[in-house]
Formats: sequence, structure tokens, C-alpha cells
Amino acid sequence: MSAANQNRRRFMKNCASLGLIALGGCDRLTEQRQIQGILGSAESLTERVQRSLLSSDALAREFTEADISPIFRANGTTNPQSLDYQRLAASGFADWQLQVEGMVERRGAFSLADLKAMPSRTQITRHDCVEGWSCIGQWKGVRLSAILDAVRPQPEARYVVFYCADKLGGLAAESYYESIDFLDAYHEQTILAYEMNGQALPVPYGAPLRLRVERQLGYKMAKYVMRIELVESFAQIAGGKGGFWEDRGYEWYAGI
Ligand SMILES: Nc1nc2c(c(=O)[nH]1)N[C@H]1C(S)=C(S)[C@@H](COP(=O)(O)O)O[C@H]1N2
Ligand SMILES: [Mo]
Repeated sequence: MSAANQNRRRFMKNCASLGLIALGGCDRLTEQRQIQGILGSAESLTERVQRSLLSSDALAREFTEADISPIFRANGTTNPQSLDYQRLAASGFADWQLQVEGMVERRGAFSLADLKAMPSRTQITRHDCVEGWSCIGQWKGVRLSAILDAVRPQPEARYVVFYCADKLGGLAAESYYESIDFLDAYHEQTILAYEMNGQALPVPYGAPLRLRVERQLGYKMAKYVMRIELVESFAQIAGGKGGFWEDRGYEWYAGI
């Protein structure tokens, strides 16, 4: 599918979720040459459409327990190979700590027990992978906003970067990483999950801690999060595009 078609498809999906299809607005819009040009060229169209039309606190759809997928597909890395990770996993992550640093007033290091004592949220949501499959699961985790409140972002900080324990299939020298902006970071459904379907988060799904940022595609949801850094720009990190897959051509804003 061409980039223009992909953008158009995503635009239509956005319109559907905004209820615009019923008004015929999207079809008519996309028939106009000028608009098609914009759809084809502007990578950040989705971001601009969503950010201008949706309120920043709009919730992703939530489901019921009956909707939970009997088998949730595990994708990408399913068991990080590094000795450090293997050692942490062997002791049930008792010695693991989440490091939070960068543009913060007060650096933080949080054990799993620390995180579990902080404000949490439980949600049943649909995970959409860019490869075209979806699964519904229940996630419980610490609200990212609670972590940010604890470390106090400096005023210049613009992005939250998540560094993971895995190097995806030996594909790259650098570890998997992702980034989101503060609109998503403070969103009610943005959590660092330590439980899935009522149990401690299993290794294939990102133990001990994985990001859920429910209004975006699966590749944003960093698993095996070890360290968080607050930055003003991600231009100097790895390939400079804000994420492992972004450095390989995926869009940074993966809104659905
Ligand atoms: N650290 C890490 N996070 C990752 C990946 C990965 O390979 N490594 N894959 C991403 C992709 S493409 C998807 S679809 C989801 C898969 O999450 P799941 O295994 O819980 O289905 O994790 C995302 N986060
Ligand atoms: Mo994915």
C-alpha cells in the first residue's frame, strides 16, 4: 500500500472514530485533489487531525472481561537475552529498579514494590499492531503521571523516552526504545503495567514493566522498560527519530 493510501486509510479511521463518516465528510474531503496532496505528503497528518479535533483527554475504548482474548499474541522480543536481564528475571525482578532521570528536578529509582504503592489504573483495551492483528487484554499499572509528579519534570522537558532491556532479534546495536510527548504521558490511560489479565506481567509481554499508551499502535508500547529519560529533543538519541521502529521508517505519532 502506498504511503498516501496508508495515510488516507488512517485518516478515514480517524474520521470514523470521530463520527464524521456518517456525515459523508471524509469521503468528500478526500476526493479533493488538494486534500489528497496533503494526505500523501504530510506524515504528521494523523497527529494534527487528532490533536486538533480530539480533546487531549479523550479515552481509548475500554472493553469488558468477557472480551479478553483467550490468547494474547506476543510480538517482537519475547525473552531478552542479555545476562543482566536474565539475572533479574531469575530472582523474580527483586533487584530490579526503574531509573528515572534526565530533565527532572529529582532523579528517581523505583522498585516494583515502590511502583505498586503508587496510584494505579486497571483497564481492558485493544492492542493494535501495525502488522494487522489485534488482541484485547487487561492491564494494571502505575500511572505515568504519578511517576512524573514524583520526579518533577523541568519546564524545558518535552518528551518521555523509555529504554528497554532488549536488542530486537540482534537487528541493531542499540536497545529497543520509544518516546511519547507530555500529552500522552499525562493521559489517564497511560500506565506502566506490572500486571496482565490479573497476574504478574509475564516475560513474553514485557516483565517486569511495560508501557501502555492506549491511543497509539503496538510498537509504541515499550516492553522490558529499564530506564526513563526526560528530554527536550530526541534528535541525539540512536537514529534520532524517537524510537526503534521510527528509526526504521515508522511514524513517531502512531495514533489510532
Ligand atoms: N522492548 C520491546 N518493546 C516492544 C517490542 C519489542 O520488540 N521490544 N515490540 C513492539 C511491538 S511491534 C508490539 S506489537 C508490542 C507487542 O506486545 P505484546 O508482545 O504484548 O503483544 O510490543 C512493542 N514493544
Ligand atoms: Mo507491533
